[in-house]
Formats: sequence, structure tokens, C-alpha cells
Amino acid sequence: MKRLVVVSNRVADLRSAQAGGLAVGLADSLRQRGGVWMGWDGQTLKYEEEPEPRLRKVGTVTQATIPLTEQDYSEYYLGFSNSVLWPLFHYRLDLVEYKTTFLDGYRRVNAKFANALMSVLKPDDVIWIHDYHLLPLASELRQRGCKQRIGFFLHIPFPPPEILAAVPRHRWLVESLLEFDVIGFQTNTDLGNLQHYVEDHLGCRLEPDGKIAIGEREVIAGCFPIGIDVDSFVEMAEKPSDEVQIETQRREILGRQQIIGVDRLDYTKGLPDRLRAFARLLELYPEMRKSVALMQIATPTREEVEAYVEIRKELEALSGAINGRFADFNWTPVRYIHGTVPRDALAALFRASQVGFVTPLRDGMNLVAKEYVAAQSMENPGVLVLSKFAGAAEEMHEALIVNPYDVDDMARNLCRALTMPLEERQERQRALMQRIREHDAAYWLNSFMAALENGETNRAA
Ligand code: ADQ
Repeated sequence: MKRLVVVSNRVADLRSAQAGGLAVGLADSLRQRGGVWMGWDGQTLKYEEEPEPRLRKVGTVTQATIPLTEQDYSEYYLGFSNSVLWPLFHYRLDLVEYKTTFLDGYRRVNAKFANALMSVLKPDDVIWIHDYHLLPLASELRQRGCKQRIGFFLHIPFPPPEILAAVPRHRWLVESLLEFDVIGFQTNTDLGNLQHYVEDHLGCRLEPDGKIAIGEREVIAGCFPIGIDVDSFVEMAEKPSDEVQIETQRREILGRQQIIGVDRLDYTKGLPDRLRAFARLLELYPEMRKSVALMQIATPTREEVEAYVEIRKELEALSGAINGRFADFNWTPVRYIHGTVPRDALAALFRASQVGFVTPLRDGMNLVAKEYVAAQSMENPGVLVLSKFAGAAEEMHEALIVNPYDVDDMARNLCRALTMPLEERQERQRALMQRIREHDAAYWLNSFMAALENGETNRAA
């Protein structure tokens, strides 16, 4: 078996029990085959000459990391990656902030990654590169003579050509992308968007098996929906801590239901309209007052980017306003937690919540939707209310699918979820559980690796 080299912006902590399905799945595969995980070490240093990658062995896996400069961090990470590509790939042209230096920084850091990687590669390696920070990395590697097979997986959506065309140098970006041997997307919608772009803008031909013909080469572009390690999540959900148990029993005694939302605090996750939808539920159905509460857990991220400061302020104001309007001396309608909760506590909280409320305005997949389903008990399952614009909605048809821009639609579906008969909840749960088991973390990893190593095209989802 060939050695696997994984590259992503940051290297996951391979020893951390907190790491999510993706990191754990990749780390397991790396451990089994032996491999390298390369990325930025999270530090910003001053240097003139590029430092050699720092190598650290963790079992059979070598972590290879490089530092960036302040300028790299600001232009490549905060700039092109998170102020241009992130909003634009999530269809938010209004939030794009572009400067020419951002693109320079993006290219410079991809070149640094390529230099560092060339120094650790062996001829027989297979390389798997992750996400929007590193779209031109295969092209940089090819320019340095790299002949190994290189795959790419995009964790976020791929926008339609009309939106993509708003990125400066979009043609260069897609041409660079086509230097990969395999390009993986979360959904068929994303795959279709790339196919339209390459046919319309680059004059490429699509083969009947879905491969993209470009000159003499053929590139595999496929749909590989990411999944979770279902059993490990089930196990965590079944062992609630004393704190979660006490809190759940208190709610049961009071006859109160809980709606839960868990997200990174990001403007793509639809949080303000989610809170408004909850307020609308209390308005439309006054009988729900005092019998239901919303727990929203939001982990802060990218706080140096202005749009993230704004969303935080908006949410704090909104949750305060809803509580100000509806709260009673013994009932707080919204519990807004600005922070991160350990994974085992999260699993138990999902199980103790009657509704999982997942309403991104646009999302590559959304693993929270799958985790919520995995955490439910078959005897008394909760209901998933899911945005039609989450990649997960392409598979999870048995959730209550909502329009995250339509506050009334969300409120009505919340009411339907909270009053759904047991039999219907069980039927939906059974079907959803089957889906998340079918497309779990192992399936994602194995199907992508099969395409990368054997050239098998994937027709999933
Ligand atoms: P994210 O945008 O980070 O990932 P998501 O898929 O929901 O979104 O994954 C988040 C992970 O972090 C989940 O495992 C979740 O449990 C955890 N998490 C989120 N908020 C948390 C909190 N407050 N406390 C504790 N844990 C929290 C990107 C794309 C997604 C895609 C994934 C994987 O944006 O669309 O599904 O990559 O490909």
C-alpha cells in the first residue's frame, strides 16, 4: 500500500480525543498505512528565507509543519481564503472584500506549501489535499516536477459559474484545480457547477463516465459526501455526564422541550434568522411559551474578520431581545452559549433535545445534522429540521426540510417537529440512520482513496 500524504491548512492534533470525524478518520487511515500530514503550524514568525518543514513523529504518522509570516497570515489566510473564497463559495458576493495583495499572498503561500512538500515526498506517495486554501497547490507541485497522483477534496460548496466569475482570476483558479487527478465535492450540485464552468468557460469535454477531458489528460471529478463515525457518536450519546442528566431530568419534570443548534459562529450558518424563527414560533403558537427553549451553542471563529465581529454582535442583541420580550421568572426562552462544548457533552445534549435545528444559508455538508441523528434513541427520537441549502439535505430527505430565509416556514416546521407523533418520528429516524450509516466517514475515505489510487469514478449520492 502506498504511503498517504495529507495536506490541509492546519494539521489536526492526532492525539486529541476532541477531534471530529474527519480528523479521526484521516488520522486512522494515516496510521494504518503510515503517512505524513502537512500544514501550517498556526504560528506567525518573521523570516526572510523559507524555513524547512518541522517534522514530528506521532506513532506511524509524521507531522510536517511550516510557520507563516504576519503578511502571509493577513493576505493568504484572512485575505484571499477567508474574505474572498469563503464568502464567494457560499454565494455571499456582498461580503467579499478583495485586494490585489490577497491574491499575491495566496499564491505565495501555496508556493511555500509546495516547496515544503517537495522536500518530504517519496516517489511512491499518494497525495490528498484539502479545501479552498489550497486550490492551486497541485499546479505548484507539478511545476516543481511532482509526478505522484494528487487528489483534492473541497469541504465547502462550489458555486455556479455566474458567481465564480466574480473571483478575480477565476479562470486561473479552475485551470489550477484541473491539475489534480481527482477532484471531490460534497454534493452533485457542486459537481454540476464545476462541470458547467469547465464546459462553458474552458471548452472542456465531459466523458460519459463523468471524467473531464482536458487536452491529453482526464481528470476525475466526483461526489464524495462526507460522513461521521456513527458508532463512536452513538456511544458518546448513550453515556451522558451527571450534569447533562440532571439538566435533562429537570426539564422532563417541568414538561419542557428543547431545540438545539450547534455551529461555528459563522454568517453562513443562518443564526440570526434561526433565532427569529424561534421567536416567530412563540408568536404564532402562544401555547408553546414556557414549554420549549432554544439552546444555541456557537463557537467563535475568525474573529479578526470584520463580518464575524458583526454577526456576534447581532446574535447577542437578538437573543437578549427575545429573552427580554418573552422570558418569565422561571423560563428563559433562549440560552445562547458563546463557546465550545466537548464532543461527548454535545452528543448527550443532542440526545436530550427534541429538535435539532440546522439552518445554514449555504453549507458544504454540515456534520451537525448527521451527529444529531446519530445521537437519537430509537425509543423516543427527536426530529431534525434542516435547511435545504445544506449539502446534507441532498441525502437526508426524511428531515423536515426548510427554507432558512423564510422565518415563517421555519417556525411552522418547528411546531410540526415539536408535536410530531412518536410513530412518524421513529420512521424518519430509521430512514435517516440508514442514510448516515451508508455514507459514513469510512465510506467517504475509502471511496475517495479508490478514485485516487485506482482511478475509479464515484457516482455516490
Ligand atoms: P464546518 O463549517 O466547521 O465544516 P460542520 O460540518 O457543521 O461545519 O462541522 C463542524 C464540526 O464541529 C462538527 O463536528 C460539530 O459537532 C463541531 N462543532 C461545531 N460547533 C461546535 C461547538 N459550539 N462546540 C463543539 N463542537 C462544535 C466544513 C464545512 C462543512 C462540512 C465540514 C466537513 O463548512 O459544510 O460539513 O467542513 O467537510
